[in-house]
Amino acid sequence: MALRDILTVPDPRLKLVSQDVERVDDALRALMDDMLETMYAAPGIGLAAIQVGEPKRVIVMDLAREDEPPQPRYFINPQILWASEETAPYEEGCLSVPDIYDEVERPAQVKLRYLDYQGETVEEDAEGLYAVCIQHEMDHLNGVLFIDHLSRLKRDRAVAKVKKQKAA
Ligand code: K1U
Ligand code: ZN
Repeated sequence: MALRDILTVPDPRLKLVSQDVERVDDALRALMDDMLETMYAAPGIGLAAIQVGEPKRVIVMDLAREDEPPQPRYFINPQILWASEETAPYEEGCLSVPDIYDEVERPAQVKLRYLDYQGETVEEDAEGLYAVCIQHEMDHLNGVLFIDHLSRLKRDRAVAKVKKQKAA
């Protein structure tokens, strides 16, 4: 396993639309293992493959609390089959927009279909932080960042702040 560098704004690769995975094989599992290690080290609760420069429709996540054993989750080619009309706000962050947090409103519940670590199809309902995180990560697969849900002023300020931090 290896730690990968996490891309930060304004890296243009974060705007790419990621491509479906054709085969779940050992090379893909090695990428997911690297992503999980990178996410734990950051630390974060989710990571999309494009954040480490791989434009593949792959996400890793772990929503376990610090007093719980790790619960790694892997999502390959995830799809949202249904989203609730009801929405909920959540103060989001992003490892690609470090040290910026702001409220985003998203559907409160979603129904998902994806392939797991072994390539098996899974269908699942998500709510709470799970629903927030999977929608945030699936946005990454489509080249969308959480700051794209904010006003242009807030987005521009966020990018300027990250650029300044990187230059320092
Ligand atoms: O960059 C990412 O996509 C990961 C991001 C996921 C996320 C967080 C909050 C709402 C939606 C999606 C993060 O993990 S940011 C860091 C973070 O939330 C966190 C870090 C350490 C402990 C607990 C949370
Ligand atoms: Zn993110």
